[in-house]
Amino acid sequence: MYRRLSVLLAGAALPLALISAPAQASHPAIQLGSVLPAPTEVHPSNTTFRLDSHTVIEAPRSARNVADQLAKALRPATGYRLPVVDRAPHGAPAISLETGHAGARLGSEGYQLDVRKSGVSIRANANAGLFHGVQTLRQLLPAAIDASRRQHADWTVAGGQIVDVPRFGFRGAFLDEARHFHTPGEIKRYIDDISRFKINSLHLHLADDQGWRIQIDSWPKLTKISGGAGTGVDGVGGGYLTKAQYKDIVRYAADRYVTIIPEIDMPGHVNAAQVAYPELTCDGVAPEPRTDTDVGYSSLCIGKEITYKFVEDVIRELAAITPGPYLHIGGDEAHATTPADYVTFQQRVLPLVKKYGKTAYGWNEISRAPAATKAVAQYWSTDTSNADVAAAVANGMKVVMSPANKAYLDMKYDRNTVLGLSWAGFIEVRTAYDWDPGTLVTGVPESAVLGVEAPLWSETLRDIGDIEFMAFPRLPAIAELGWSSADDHDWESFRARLGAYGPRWVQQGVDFYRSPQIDWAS
Ligand code: IFG
Repeated sequence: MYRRLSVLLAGAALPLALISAPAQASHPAIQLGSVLPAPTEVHPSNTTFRLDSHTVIEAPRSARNVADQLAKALRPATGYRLPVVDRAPHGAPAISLETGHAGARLGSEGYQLDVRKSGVSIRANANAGLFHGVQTLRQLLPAAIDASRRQHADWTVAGGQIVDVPRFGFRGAFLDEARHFHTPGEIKRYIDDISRFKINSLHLHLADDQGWRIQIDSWPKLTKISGGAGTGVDGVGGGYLTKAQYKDIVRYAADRYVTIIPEIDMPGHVNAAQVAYPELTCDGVAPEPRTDTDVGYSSLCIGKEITYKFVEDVIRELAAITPGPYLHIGGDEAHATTPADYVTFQQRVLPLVKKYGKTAYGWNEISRAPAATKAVAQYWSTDTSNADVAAAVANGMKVVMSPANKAYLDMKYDRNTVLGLSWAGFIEVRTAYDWDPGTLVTGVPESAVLGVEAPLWSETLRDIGDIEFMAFPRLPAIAELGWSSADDHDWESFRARLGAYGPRWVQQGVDFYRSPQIDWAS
């Protein structure tokens, strides 16, 4: 309810009638170049493909996962059967998915989309590329394609070719499960939302001062005591993921070529763990449970051996249920840990991640530890230089860019935004878009940048509606910085494509922020 207040305040609200305008009977085919993120190469032709009741989806068995998702996406609004077949009947109009030998240039995530009068083909070296090509195809159909009920629209796709390859391999989103627990259903909905923009990783912040949000068998009180009702901010938003639920989310994400990255924040942000296990404090006394939003007051006891047994057990159990390459071990705001103890801790813990077959990922403070040169630092500082990070990068550390004053989606859009925080400043759409991950920070050249990630902290975000209001329309800006080439970076082009995308969020039921910086199509 209070989300909308900010829209009215911003004066961007449109009369309801306009928002729910019926799908147009016919429309000029949507331009190939209108896709978000901007594709690498676009070669329009003067033909079009019309999807109709005879269209089939042709795919090899190995690409069934993608083909079935494409069929599921197109059937409701068109009402067409769109059967998935190994081989299209001769002469049948087909959307063909083809993998293998698509050319080294496309890598593992790129694709080539060809739209002819007779049919559409998507070629890629791997299914991830096919999936990304499908997201593009969905955007080339009228917005009505996202309706959940049959629409009478002209299902034409503009003819031509798109060749599309990502600039960065790491294009991430982030949900803070600790401050407010979001259910598996909400996490899956967010995975649906972000995968439309070719985001390929979702970082889940699973423990913090307020609550512990993932079942750990060897330390059961973590969730029994610190994962229950009342352990969210202001006592709202408790709960936790069982291992079964976590594995189900991992599978759901993998089907959409999104890798899950779990984070257990240490050595700070550990009050919830210490409430459950007082032996994890230096004096053995359980701290009070906390549901406020202060940070920097808690620390594991660096000198006690049980600390490292705890950390290793948690890393071991998380690694066993995480197929992705990364485990995030936090490392931010350890203000209650001395600088020397912080380095001691990281020197013991970073190698533990490797011991269990994963690459350590941590907030950029980990760069103070020599062991971090084999890890990945998530840069969240608002500064454009950082000596520790530059030194670690010079010794091989890689970086994911999440500058809080550009990429933190929990920052308010402007002073009217009811949700969110503002400690890193207001972030309107253009602020989220107008920067370059490859050049932002001195001493962090593009060669050291794996990509980008857009954190969404949940101190003030209670449900998926809050999440989507803060994520959209800024997440596509971060997604474009991760996917599109720096040469294609163009605010006027981006804002036009974003404005045209608005009706799709209306069809999807996404309550997005109608930024006054954008001319929204409806
Ligand atoms: N900083 C804290 C988060 C969260 C955030 C909210 C990091 C790495 C402010 N640490 O961002 O726990 O409170 O914007």
